Amino acid sequence: MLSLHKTICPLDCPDSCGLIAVVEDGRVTELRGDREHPVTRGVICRKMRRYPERLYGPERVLHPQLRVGKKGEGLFRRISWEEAYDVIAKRFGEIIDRHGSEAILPYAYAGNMGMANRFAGFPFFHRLGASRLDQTICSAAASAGWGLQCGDIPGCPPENAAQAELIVAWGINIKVSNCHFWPHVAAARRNGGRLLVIDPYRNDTARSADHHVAVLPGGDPALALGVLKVLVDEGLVDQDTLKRETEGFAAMAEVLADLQWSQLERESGVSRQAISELAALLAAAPRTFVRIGIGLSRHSRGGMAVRLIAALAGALGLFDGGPGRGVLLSSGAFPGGRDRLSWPSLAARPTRLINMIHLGHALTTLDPPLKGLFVFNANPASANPDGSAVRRGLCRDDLFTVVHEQVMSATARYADLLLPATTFLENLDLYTAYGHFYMGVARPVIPPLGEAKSNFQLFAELAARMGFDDPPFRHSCEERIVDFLRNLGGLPPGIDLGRVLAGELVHSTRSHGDGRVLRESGGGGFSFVASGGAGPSVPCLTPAGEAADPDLLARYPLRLIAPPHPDLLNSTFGERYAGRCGEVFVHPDDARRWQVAEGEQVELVNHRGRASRVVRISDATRPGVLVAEGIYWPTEQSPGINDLTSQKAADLGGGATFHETLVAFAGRDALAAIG
Ligand SMILES: Nc1nc2c(c(=O)[nH]1)N[C@H]1C(S)=C(S)[C@@H](COP(=O)(O)OP(=O)(O)OC[C@H]3O[C@@H](n4cnc5c(=O)[nH]c(N)nc54)[C@H](O)[C@@H]3O)O[C@H]1N2
Ligand SMILES: Nc1nc2c(c(=O)[nH]1)N[C@H]1C(S)=C(S)[C@@H](COP(=O)(O)OP(=O)(O)OC[C@H]3O[C@@H](n4cnc5c(=O)[nH]c(N)nc54)[C@H](O)[C@@H]3O)O[C@H]1N2
Ligand code: SF4
Ligand SMILES: [Mo]
Repeated sequence: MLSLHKTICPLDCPDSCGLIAVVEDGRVTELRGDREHPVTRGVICRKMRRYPERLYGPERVLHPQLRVGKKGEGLFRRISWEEAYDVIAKRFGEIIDRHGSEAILPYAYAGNMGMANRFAGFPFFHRLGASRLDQTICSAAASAGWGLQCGDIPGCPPENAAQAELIVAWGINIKVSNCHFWPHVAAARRNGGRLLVIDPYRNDTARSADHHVAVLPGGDPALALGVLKVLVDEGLVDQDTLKRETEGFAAMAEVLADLQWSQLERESGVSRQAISELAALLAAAPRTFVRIGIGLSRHSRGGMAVRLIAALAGALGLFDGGPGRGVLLSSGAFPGGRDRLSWPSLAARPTRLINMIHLGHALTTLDPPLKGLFVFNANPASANPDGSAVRRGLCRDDLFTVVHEQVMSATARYADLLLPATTFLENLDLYTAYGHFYMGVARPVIPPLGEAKSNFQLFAELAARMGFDDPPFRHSCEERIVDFLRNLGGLPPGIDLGRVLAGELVHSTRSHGDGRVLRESGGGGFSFVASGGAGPSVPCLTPAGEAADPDLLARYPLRLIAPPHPDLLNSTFGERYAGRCGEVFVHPDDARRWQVAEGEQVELVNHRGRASRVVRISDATRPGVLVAEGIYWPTEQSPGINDLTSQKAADLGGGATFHETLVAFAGRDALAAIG
């Protein structure tokens, strides 16, 4: 018996594709793109086409298990769900009695983007009085930067880019991490449009672009300021119009007037000449669409980078819409409603807030200490910065760790109690998107495998076991979704929720067909002056982070960025490349200086740790900048790339600084590298 089922990709990817699952005799045998989905249009990435291998793969966790080996060894014995709930209730009870409820921390991110399941644990932990998790690891700095300059303006719909004469991919690898934006690039180019990529290395997207500006990692604030300075100094923007139609332009112009070109060139890594050419290109293309990535925000001044790109777009009038004009960071298509998923009102009092990128610190040095950790929807042992600190924490004998997982991830191996999670094919959920303006509900395609339970079911049952009976704990998953929808912005008035639950796609009302975007709270034009928030009110050049530390630079003179790999989704799908440590792109000049050879396995090292990679000598990167794509699973030689990255927070929102790491090649003479 063969049947076809519509569903939606749950992965942390801006595209939220519509999928067709082919089921034969009760097994999912194929996943394809849904031709009727207006964004997916029948095409999906190669990662997801192979998802059935993961669904039925040997790494899949199918039963509750208790640890029998050492932490990290991954040895467990099977138990029942009843026993598992008893263990949690007993251990959490003991921790709360001895240390208080704040000694427990939930740790979760977006392994599953389904709204009901992604947030399913939080009502439980609020009610328990646990420490709260600040979910910063991905987009916090970028969102905070956008929020400071743009308030609640959503991004411009991506479809508008198809009419652009210039598309700017700024710190985003469209072909890898937002591949359904590419058809708009292709459409624009058919009409003579051009693609400009601003990225430290010639990534897959830059290879197919018309122009590539190889900015230094963290150099975007200086680059954007330089472009703004040229636009103003050379009269390429009309200052009278800006003074009339925007707010605070005079203050912005003062900042620009004070800037020195030598500093802008040094900090951006781009010559004055190239900055002027970039300004001329933008000024000559009224139909410009700027697609801002999150990658450029993973730096000490990542929030400022987004603020300044927004300011540049504001100066070019791109927020006013019109064919081919726009700015898109995150769609923001359906705002609000989160409290109806995580229920902070269930907390008796505000508990301490722990920034998730500081998990290493939190597990090793926090006082009063954490004694219980509950991980779901996340793989911090691989994906968190400063991996050795995270592992040191996870190894603590006095830490009780529960991990709810689909596969035997690096984190799962450290669990005291390991619980099996369903995949999106086995549970109900609602999926919005951060790269487009549609959302939809997907029903289970097959029953749960083994004894797997969805996040929603797990926490509903655990709440019942702990005697919590507040109204949210009595919701079915469908009721949680309906309650969320009733409190969500961007929905068409009079929408029929029954049809949404039956799978009808919904397009947000927060955009006009012409690309104009709406401020939810009304208000005038773009404001260069930020209201409230941390940092200077007018965007400007703020200090760089690790990359500007002279002491560290002397010891670790190479800058490492660690962006996504096309075949991995963060650490997800790593099981396919077991034993592989990934590659590092090294510029030919650096290969000569450090005497590393093509294909050689090297160890990168810094004051936090070590990671192995295979050398690829390539002029796709600039001298002094190394690029290591992908979070591969740990190998015998190397626990992973994040042993090198830092727990330091970005300038805004507490975001992560994954692309701001200084390293050297282990065992090579650093002195030989000087000069
Ligand atoms: N295949 C694949 N797709 C993915 C993911 C994946 O792991 N694999 N991850 C998903 C997730 S969780 C997210 S958040 C998104 C992220 O997707 P993006 O928003 O695209 O962000 P990143 O991929 O981190 O980085 C994008 C680009 O920014 C560049 N970059 C790094 N530092 C700088 C800088 O200082 N300035 C500039 N201009 N560019 C810089 C990197 O080299 C990279 O090419 O992708 C999602 N999609
Ligand atoms: N070096 C470096 N590190 C990075 C980044 C980078 O660019 N470079 N990017 C960062 C970014 S943007 C992000 S978003 C983070 C992502 O970090 P994580 O959210 O930790 O992402 P993944 O590594 O994909 O791990 C998600 C895990 O959730 C599990 N999972 C999926 N669905 C479910 C479910 O329904 N229930 C449960 N219980 N589990 C489920 C998956 O099996 C997977 O192991 O990584 C960050 N780490
Ligand atoms: S990972 Fe992204 S591109 Fe691939 S199927 Fe999922 S949503 Fe589509
Ligand atoms: Mo992310």
